[in-house]
Amino acid sequence: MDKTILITGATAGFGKACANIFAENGWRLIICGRRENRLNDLRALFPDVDIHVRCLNVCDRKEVNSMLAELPEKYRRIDVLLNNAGLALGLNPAHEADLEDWDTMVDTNIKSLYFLTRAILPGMVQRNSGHIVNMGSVAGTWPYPGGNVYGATKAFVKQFSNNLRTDLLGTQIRVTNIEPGMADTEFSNVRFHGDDKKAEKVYLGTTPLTGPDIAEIVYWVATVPRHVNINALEVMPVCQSWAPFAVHRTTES
Ligand code: NDP
Ligand code: 8X3
Repeated sequence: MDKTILITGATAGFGKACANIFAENGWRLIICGRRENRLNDLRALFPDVDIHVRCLNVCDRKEVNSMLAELPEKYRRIDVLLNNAGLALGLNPAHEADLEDWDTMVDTNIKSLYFLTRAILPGMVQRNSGHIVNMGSVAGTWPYPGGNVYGATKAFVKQFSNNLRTDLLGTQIRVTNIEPGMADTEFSNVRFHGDDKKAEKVYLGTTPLTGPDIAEIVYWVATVPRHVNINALEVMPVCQSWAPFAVHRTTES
């Protein structure tokens, strides 16, 4: 296997599970995240696989640029960019939400994603080969109370992915938006600012998606025949569905 994948947010959840499955299949990996010890632990699990570890904050453009500029020669041809790093912060209604949280979500889920994409795409276009896989969410399509800016960032990811496809028509480059529903990762612990009890309740009595569920899907979209582009893939656990339209009534009769 002579293929390289760059995975952002490989220290936990989907990114970590994706790193595992691609490593198990012999891909060369570039793994990023802020928790370096976790990246090193992951690399140690695969002593026979080429894994380049880079501790970085994806929101810091200088760090991202240095990471790309300093890639060892054999990691320079990136075949798949998995824009996975992301987060939700808070579940308050818009009029009570924390503006700092909104900024962080925009910086991480939107700006870092387009920055990495813009930096890596020219090489892909030059080689006429590559695949951008973005981690969207059902929240990018379906509104829910408290989803406000988080859902809006994922709507950006959805439309950006579709628009990339139109820009890249005529090339062999693929673009995919993965849109998962409820998955038990560190997502809710982060959303509730470390309130693990509150996070646990999100999954109570359910069988949510897991990191490995999503990793299998990402691996599949990255390995379908070259002429096939999975544009978008929405996936929920069986226990999740939609609600009826909510109607506020001022009277009962
Ligand atoms: P986790 O919290 O388990 O993992 C998030 C990953 O993103 C971590 O590796 C974290 O690394 C990384 N990350 C966050 N901010 C930064 C940053 N500034 N710089 C570098 N890395 C960062 O959550 P998930 O695995 O669930 O989330 C992964 C993606 O999937 C996100 O984009 C999320 O929105 C999306 N998603 C999640 C769903 C869910 O229900 N879990 C459903 C739909 C989509 P570190 O903290 O070490 O930097
Ligand atoms: C994560 C899924 O429903 O919590 O994107 O927004 S949800």
